Amino acid sequence: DGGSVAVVSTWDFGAAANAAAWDARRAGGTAVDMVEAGAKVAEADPTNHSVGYGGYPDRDGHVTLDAVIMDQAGNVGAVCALEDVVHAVSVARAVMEKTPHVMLVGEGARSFAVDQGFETTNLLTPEAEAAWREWLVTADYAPRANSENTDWRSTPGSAGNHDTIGILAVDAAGRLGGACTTSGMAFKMRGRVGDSPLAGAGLWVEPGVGSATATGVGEDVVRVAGSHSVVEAMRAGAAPVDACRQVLERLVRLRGTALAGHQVAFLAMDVRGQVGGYALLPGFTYAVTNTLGQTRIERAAAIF
Ligand code: SD4
Repeated sequence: DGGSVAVVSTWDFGAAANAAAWDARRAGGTAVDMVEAGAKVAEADPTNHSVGYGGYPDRDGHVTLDAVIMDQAGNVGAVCALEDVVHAVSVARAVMEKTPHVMLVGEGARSFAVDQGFETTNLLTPEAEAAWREWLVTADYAPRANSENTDWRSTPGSAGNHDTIGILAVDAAGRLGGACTTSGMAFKMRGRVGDSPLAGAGLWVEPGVGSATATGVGEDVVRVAGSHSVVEAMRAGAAPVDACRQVLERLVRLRGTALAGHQVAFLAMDVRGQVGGYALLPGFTYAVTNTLGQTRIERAAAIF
C-alpha cells in the first residue's frame, strides 16, 4: 500500500515506541501486540521521568505506575498504582486476558503480576531519587505538565519533552488497539490515580470510528471523560484534529481559569487513517508512523 497510518503516539519520544510497534506489525502482530511493544519502549527508558523505570516517585518516594490497554472488541485491562514492575502495560494486558476484571490496583495488582511471573525491581533510579529529594526541600506540588512554556530544566518534577505515552495502532487486518502508560504526575499524593489507566479518560478505542488518547494533567482529562469524548466527536463527523480541539474547548468552558498553567493534550486517529492532535498549551508533539515504517513528528496547535 501507499503508506497509510500504522501507529501514532504522544510526544517526540514516541518515535522509538512506534518503531517497536511497527516491527510487531510486520511480524504479524495484532494492534494490541503493537501498542504493547511500543509502550514497553517508553517504560524501559530511564530518561523518561513520566513512565515506568526512571519515573518520578510520589511525594513519599514510591514510583507507582498506571497503565491501560484496549482493543476494538471492548476488551480492556488496566493497573493503577502498581509498584516494582517495569512493564505496567504488560500487566494491564494480563488483567485483560487472564482475569474476569478490567482493573487491578496497588498491592493486588502487584501480587497478580508476581503470580503471572513478572519480575520485581526497584523502579526509583538515582536520578529520579535526587529530583525527589530536591523537590522535598519545598514540597510544593504543582501539576507542571510539560509545554514549551515550562522551564523544565530548572523545575524538578516537570517532564520536559518526555511525558506519558499514549499509543494508537491499526494492524494489518485493520483492527484498532491502544495503550497508555505513565508514572503519573511527579510527586503526586500517595494513592493518586490520574486519567491514564481509566478507559474513557486516558484512552478509548471504538470499532468503526477510531481511537484517542490523552496526556497532561490527568485530573482535567477525567473531568471531560477526555478520550471517549474525542471519539464521540469523531463519531459525530469531526476530523481527529477538530475532535481533539472541541473537547479541549469544552474543558475550557467548564474550568476557565482553574486551568491556568495546566497542559492537556489529545491525540486521535479515525478509521480512515486520519490523525490529529490538539493541546491547551503549545509544545505538544506526536509521532506518526506509516505502514512503510516512515515516521514524522507533528506539532499540535494549541488553544492558548
Ligand atoms: C497523569 N496524564 O497521571 C498523566 C500524566 C502525564 O505528564 O501525562 N504526564 O495525570
